Formats: sequence, structure tokens, C-alpha cells
Amino acid sequence: NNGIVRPKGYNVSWHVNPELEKHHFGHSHPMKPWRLTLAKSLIMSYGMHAAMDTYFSRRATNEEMRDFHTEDYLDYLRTAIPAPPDDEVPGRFNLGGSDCPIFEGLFDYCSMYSGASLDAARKLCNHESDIAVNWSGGLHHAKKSEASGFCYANDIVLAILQMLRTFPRVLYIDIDVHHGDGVEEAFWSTDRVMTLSFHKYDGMNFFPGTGELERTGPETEGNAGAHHALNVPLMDGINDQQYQSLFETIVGKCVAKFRPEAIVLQCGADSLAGDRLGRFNLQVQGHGQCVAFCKSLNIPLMLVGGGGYTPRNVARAWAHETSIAIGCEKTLNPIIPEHTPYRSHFRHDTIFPTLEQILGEPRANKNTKKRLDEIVCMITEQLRFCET
Ligand code: TV1
Ligand code: CA
Ligand code: ZN
Repeated sequence: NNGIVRPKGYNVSWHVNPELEKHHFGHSHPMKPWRLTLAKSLIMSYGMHAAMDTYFSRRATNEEMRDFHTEDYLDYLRTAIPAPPDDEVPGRFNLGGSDCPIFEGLFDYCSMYSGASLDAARKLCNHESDIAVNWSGGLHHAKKSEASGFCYANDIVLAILQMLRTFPRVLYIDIDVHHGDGVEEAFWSTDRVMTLSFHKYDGMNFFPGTGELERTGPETEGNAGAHHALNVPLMDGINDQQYQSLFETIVGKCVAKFRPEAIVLQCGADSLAGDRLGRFNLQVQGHGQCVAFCKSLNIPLMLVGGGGYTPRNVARAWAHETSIAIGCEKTLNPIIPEHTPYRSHFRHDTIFPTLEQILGEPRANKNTKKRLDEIVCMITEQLRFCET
């Protein structure tokens, strides 16, 4: 199997549920749970599963989902009748519009991806895993009683709530191209969770319209959450070099100041170049470097998925990041194995498809050095107020 061996004394758990991958949001909807099947087939054709503990995750129970969501919202999610999306008016709880349609098996889908994140969180709490991976999770926009931006249940919030039973402080990092608003809002008033999102920000012109540099927590004096919500608003076209430098500088400072006992990294793959909805120019390499940097901190780490709308690139990124988790990234053959199911999907851009294919037409880079320096300065300033 490509010489992939289990790392000694280091446990990676991989939480999967093939049932979940079969759900459909509707014909033209950009969110395709099927991308998880593509990622899984790539991970397995490289033989990476031999180096991890694979778990078929269970569904979250209603009681577990109640840790964050309200009963009336969950009741509605469970009983809502599938219907073609109504573009004009989303219904109750923001369900039924084009972003968050009510499709067949919706509640199963929500309880499956939430259950996988809860399983991953428990592996970290028990110290049975050093890194726990759930590529089906990362649905960062869902609110307590509202669906938003393709997200219905917030598996990240549920997982962090679970982790807070064991770990005094959890750092949440979000590299999806969209702002992690649901997670930020859920932990807005606590100093036990620091949230840090990197995203495209252009006021109301880019979803969800929040995540300004200056909104770092509650403004009322003495509120515990003050200065614990950090945001890195970026412009179109940011490249690997700029992103890596920002990521390592800022995450380094957050870890030094906040001293988290666990980290949750949302690895939304819509920050990659060539993404159908994204605007950045990250390559598989640069996106993966964020995972490598978090791993190098030697703090219990949970990896979840998130956005990602060009399935072949989502699969590439998450397979590469799985290889980083188990530490075999340097020995992988860059050419995608011949026997990979769905290999034709990766031949979209070349006849010898590689894992680290240069992705998409480059987008004009609107991020100046001056602005990026300003962001680092401002975040450093905020962190001076964080006393732990
Ligand atoms: C059906 C069919 C739905 C085609 C949605 C892009 C579609 C979008 C579609 C779309 C689309 C959004 C908004 C506008 C809010 C609306 C998983 C006032 C071609 C984590 C969610 C983005 C991102 C929501 C989720 C956004 C995540 N963009 N085609 N919808 N309304 N919604 O702007 O962070 O990746 O685009
Ligand atoms: Ca983000
Ligand atoms: Zn996104």
C-alpha cells in the first residue's frame, strides 16, 4: 500500500459514515456530500486508512443536539417535508430557500455529520487520538435555531461543547473562505474558546457579511468573551506565501497567549484556487501547510471539513491533509494511483493527475503587504488584552 505505515505512538482517528455521502441538496446546489466519497476513495487508494483507526460514526442523539440547538428547531428539522427550494422566501428557521433546502433525509444527514464530530471530540477527550478527523463536519454557519449558508446543525459547536468538559480552553481556527459566524456567535461571551477565522470579507457583498477585523468580542467592560473573537478579513486572490506567513504568525501568537489545551481546525476547501464559490488562490500545498503547522504545536487536534465546491480539488486537499495528519506526506507518489475509483474526475486538467495539481486560473491578488501587516499589528494588539 505505497509503503504507508502507522506512526508509532501517535494515533489518528478517521470518522466516516458512507450513508451521509448519499444525500443530495438538489440538482444545481453547490454543496455536494458526494465529494466526501471522492475524498475517501483517494485516501483509501493511497492506503492511508492502514495508518489510522477508522470509525463508522454513529448519529448524534436528539439530546446531544439539544446541547446547542433549541427543541423547536430540531423538531422542525426532523419533521419538515421535502420540497423544491423556494428561491424568494425561505420559511421558518431560514429553511426551504435555495441555500438551505429541505431535502429527503435532511435530519439523518444532520445527525450523521454531528455524530461524527462528537465521536471525534470524545476520542480527543479520552486521549485515545492525537488527531481526530471528520471531513463531513465543519458546518460553521448554523445557529442555535436557524439554518444558514448550507449548514443546519453546528457540529463544531457541539464538538467544542463536548471538549470543554475535559479541556479548560479550546482554540477554534477556520480556514474556510467564509466567516465562521455560527461558531463565533456561540462562544461570543466566553473566554474558554478563542475563535479565529480567516475569510474573504467585502461587507455585505460576500456571505455572510460579518467578520470585520475590529469586532473582536463583546464590547461591554468585564465581559469574559472580550478580545476572544479574532477575524482576518482578506481580499480576493491571496496566495500560499502570504497566507502561510499570516497563518503561522497569527496562530503562533494566539497559542502563546491563550495556551489552548485543544485545537479545532475547520479546513473548508473553498479557500482553494479554482473553487466554484471561493475567491482565493491557495494551492493544496498552502492549504495543507495550515494543518502541518497546527500538528507541529503538539496539542490535541480535531480536523473538520466545511465548504469546498470543486469536488476534485476538495478531495485532493483533504487527502493531502490526511497524509499530513499521519505523517506520510513526503513519501506519497504525487501521481494519483491508477486504480483510484473515479480517477477520471482528476483527469479534468491533465492526463497524469497529481495530488497537488496547480488549481484553477489564478485570480488577481488584491492583498497588499501594507494591509496584511496592519492586520497582524491589530491582532497582536488585541491579544495583549487576553490574559489567561
Ligand atoms: C442552489 C443552487 C443554491 C445554486 C447557492 C453561493 C445556490 C449559491 C446555488 C450560493 C450558489 C451562497 C448567499 C444570498 C444569502 C445568500 C459549508 C441573501 C453560485 C460552509 C454558504 C454560502 C457557504 C451561502 C457555506 C451564500 C460554507 N453563495 N448557487 N449561496 N442571500 N448565500 O449569498 O461556508 O462554505 O452560488
Ligand atoms: Ca473562515
Ligand atoms: Zn465556505
